[in-house]
Parts: sequence; structure tokens; C-alpha cells
Amino acid sequence: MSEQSERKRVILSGIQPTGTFTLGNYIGAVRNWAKLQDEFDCLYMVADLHALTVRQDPAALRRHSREAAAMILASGVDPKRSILFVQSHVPAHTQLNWIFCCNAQFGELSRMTQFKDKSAKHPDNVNGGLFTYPALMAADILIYNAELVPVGQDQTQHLELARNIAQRFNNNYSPTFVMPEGYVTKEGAKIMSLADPTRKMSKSDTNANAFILLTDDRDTITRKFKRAVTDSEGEVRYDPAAKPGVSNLMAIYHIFTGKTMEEIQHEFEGQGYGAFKEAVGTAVADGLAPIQNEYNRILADKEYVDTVLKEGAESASRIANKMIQKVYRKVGLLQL
Ligand code: AQP
Repeated sequence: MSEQSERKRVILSGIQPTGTFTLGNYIGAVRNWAKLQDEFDCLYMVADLHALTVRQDPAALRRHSREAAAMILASGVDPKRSILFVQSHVPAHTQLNWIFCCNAQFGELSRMTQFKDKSAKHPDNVNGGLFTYPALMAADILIYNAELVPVGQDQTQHLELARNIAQRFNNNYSPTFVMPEGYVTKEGAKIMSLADPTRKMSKSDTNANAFILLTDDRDTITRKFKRAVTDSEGEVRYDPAAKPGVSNLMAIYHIFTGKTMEEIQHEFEGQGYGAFKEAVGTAVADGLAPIQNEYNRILADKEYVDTVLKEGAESASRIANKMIQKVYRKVGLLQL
């Protein structure tokens, strides 16, 4: 990173390679990452270790990790300006995780709602990693002394825990970690499932009609939007509580066209949902086309993607290894 960029604040964000990215991942996360590069020193992480808290097919996980990197690059992240790496390529994350596991309290980990949610979703695999996941997330952030972390509502509790862990460590030893803050992007829309608009769109949803994948072709995108669950009112109006399906489609249309909710409402007045759904599908397919072209181009060059990831891991490790040495020394681990 340039000398001038040393004055920028550090921001860290990650995404799990648990599948092909959805439109939700794009709108809520990856789309914003390229823009953040102007203002911040950015670290972007393919969070493969976090993905292991849920059972993964090894071959698919490997494939998804490389695809995730290619999609992040295709979305505009520039590896010359930002550090893009795979979490497991920087072992200091897991080293700090252990120190934090020994700092985080059973009570505070038990209160994490995501642990409760994921345990309920995967009752046959309530593993220790799922329970201590927030300690690893704290390590991801604090190992780089990231000042800002873009978080959705579902992650604010984890960020709070990271702050508590940092505070406790600083008090018990000596000032080491900066307090990370949540960073809310201007258009941080939460995109809902097309099949059940009361639930968020998720890449691991078993119903393929619930999500738009960033790799879906135009026909698939159009078809999925046509099938999207709405309501029987037939009026395009923004009201997330009463009309979650229509409001979700309006939010998506707004993001891809820049039109306001009033403009959208006016555009489809008296037309029912058919024309509206068609327009949303077209706008999304048009908007994703250049990213898909770029993604296919980048992914075809496996060597390039791997070089970016290798260099990213080296840059990240340089920062992370310094921190882990410092932490090991402070907690009293013998250093030779
Ligand atoms: N539906 C969504 N709307 C807006 N933002 C979303 N994100 C995920 N879904 C939506 C954002 O994407 C980033 C990466 O998420 P992740 O892969 O680390 O985990 P996740 O939030 O659990 O994403 P998924 O797609 O739902 O994955 P699975 O199905 O594996 O659990 C985060 O910034 C998240 O806010």
C-alpha cells in the first residue's frame, strides 16, 4: 500500500465461501468493497475457516474459495490497492483465536443469537467451532487492528464481543488493540428471499428459487423474478411490513436503476406485478452482465487468481505475524 494510504483507517471485511454469491451478498457486501478502497486501507478475506462451522464438501469448498476471490476481483476490488486473501492462508488468525477463546467467557459466547440460530438449523452438528466462532471473528478483526468493520444487523453482537475481548485484553495486559467500530454503508439494504420475503436471501438456501446467484444467466434471473412471492394486492408500493415481497423487489430495482421508491411506484401504477417483475429481472440481468463477463475472464486465469491470493496472504501475514508475536509475548508464552 502506498505511503499516502498509511494515513487511511483500516477496514476489514469477509465473506464465507459457502456457495456461489447471491444478489444479497453482492448488494449487502461485495458491491461496496470496491468503493471503500478510496477512503480506507482495505483487507478482504475469503472466510474459509468460518465456513467449516457448517459441514462442507471439501472439493466444493476449495472451488468456492477460488470462485469467491474471482468474484470479489470482478466486482472491482483492486489487489494493488487492497489486500485480498484466504483466511486459512494466514495462520495467525487461528493462533490469536486460541488466545481469545481463553479470554472470552462461556456466558458471553452462550448469548450469541447466531449460535442459537445455527444450532437450531443444524441440530446434528452443534460443534465447538460454531460456539467459539465469534472469538475467531474477533481475531480476524483485531489481528490487523481494523478500526472499521462493515457489519449487518446480524453481526453487531459479534462486533460487541470483539470490543469486549479487546478491552479485556488491554486491561489485563497493556494497551494492544484498538476498539473496532461498525461501519454502515449508505445503501446497506438487506435483500430478502424471493420465495419467503420474511427471511434473508442466503446462498445456502436449499430452494434455488429463493435466491439469484451472481452467475445466473439472463433467462434464469428473469424466471426467478417472475416466480418471486409477492401478495395479492397488485399494487407496486413500498411497505416492507405489509408488503415484504414487493418492497424487496423495489429495493433491488432501486439499487440497479437509481430510481426512488416514488418513481418506481409511479412507473408501474395500474400495471399489476407482471410488468414490474419483468423490469426488475431485466435491470438485474443488465447490471450483472459486465460483472459476469469479468468473473468468467478472471476465473479462466487460475494462475492469476492464485498469485493474487498468495501475495495477499503474504501482505496480510506481515501485519498479522507482528501482532501475534506481540500478543504471545504479553500473555507470557516463552519466546526463544
Ligand atoms: N440477503 C442479504 N442481504 C444483504 N447482505 C447480505 N449478506 C449476506 N446475505 C445478505 C452479506 O454478505 C456478507 C457475507 O456473508 P457471509 O457469506 O459471510 O455469511 P452470511 O451472511 O451467512 O451469508 P449467506 O449468503 O446467508 O451465507 P450462508 O447461506 O452460508 O449462511 C455479509 O456482509 C452479509 O451481511
